[in-house]
Amino acid sequence: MAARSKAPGVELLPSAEPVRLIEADGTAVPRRVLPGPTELRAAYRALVLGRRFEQQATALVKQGQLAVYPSAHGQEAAEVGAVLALRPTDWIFPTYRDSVALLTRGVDPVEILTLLRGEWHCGYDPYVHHAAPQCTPLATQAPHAVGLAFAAQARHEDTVALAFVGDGATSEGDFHEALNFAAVFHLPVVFFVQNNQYAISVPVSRQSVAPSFAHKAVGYGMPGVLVDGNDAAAVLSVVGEAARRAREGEGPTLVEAVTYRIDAHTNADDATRYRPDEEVAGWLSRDPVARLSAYLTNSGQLNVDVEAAIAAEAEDLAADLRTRLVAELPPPADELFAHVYHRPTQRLRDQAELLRAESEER
Ligand SMILES: Cc1ncc(C[n+]2csc(CCOP(=O)(O)OP(=O)(O)O)c2C)c(N)n1
Repeated sequence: MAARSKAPGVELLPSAEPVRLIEADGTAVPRRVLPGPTELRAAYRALVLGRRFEQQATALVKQGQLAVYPSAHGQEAAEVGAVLALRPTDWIFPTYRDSVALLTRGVDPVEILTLLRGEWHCGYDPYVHHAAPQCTPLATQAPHAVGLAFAAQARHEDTVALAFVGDGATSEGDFHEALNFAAVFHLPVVFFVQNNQYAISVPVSRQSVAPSFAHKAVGYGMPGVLVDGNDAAAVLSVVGEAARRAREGEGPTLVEAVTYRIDAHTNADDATRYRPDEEVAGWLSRDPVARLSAYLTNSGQLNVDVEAAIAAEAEDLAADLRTRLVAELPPPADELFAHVYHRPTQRLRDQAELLRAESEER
């Protein structure tokens, strides 16, 4: 028997280095095709708005207006690139870390933060934005995305579902089940792992000994792609290709965006206890916003006037968020029990009564 030239599945493996179209200093990588100027300018605008939104949300935590805010500072290019690579009718399945993705989708900033203000509902209408509620239990959004894709396939719709997953979440059973089901049934899903190097204090070296998270794809029989998650152009391109495959019936793709969480996990976390300052500084020099700004400016696609207009828009967004988040009254607490069952159970009625009595005591 003739020896095989390649082991089966090799074509599914990611490249050794993450796909990059723009270097950290803003120069384009030779011989790579970049997305067009309109797409890149839209990405730049979304990056600037996303960063300003995050700064404002973090400030609102310090002012006691929000219980917690899991910042994605440093990861914005991954979230922006992934969302802009999709059609507005494609569904996204975000986690608690993916507020910038929701903002890029067009969700009202106040609605994004409603949940973190301590209210019981997700804040926005998932059907309006084609965005599922932000999941806090790790990886549960992955089977949800697969379920939606299964339904889309059954209805002969060309909808794509993209599940945002953290590096830590890849160790959950739900992640495995979702990938396997999507691959076996050839579903239109993009699994988008944002490898921000830590699951709270657990570094990736203690999460997996696979060469990369993208390498895991081969075990399921789907392609794995490694991309520089701080390069919005590269993420746009890679997720765009994965979405095209999904839409054309070629099945799921696992994309790993290599990035870094600059802020602590949340305000309840002291990141200095598990990572050195030099490491953070190294990643700050690969900043996604500065990188795209440098490329667009140097190639004559962004001038100071456009940059100033986008900066002003970001300030308006932050001011509007501050005013409205504080002004809007939370819904009555007993609404929490209203939509659970058509006919509430006795246990729910007891809980509602307990809450009402406690609220009156306060
Ligand atoms: C099923 C489950 N187990 C544990 C937790 C507690 N927990 C919350 S965030 C987190 C770390 C998640 O890390 P990663 O998936 O890398 O996402 P990141 O926070 O870095 O975006 C853990 C263990 C949880 N939310 N859900």
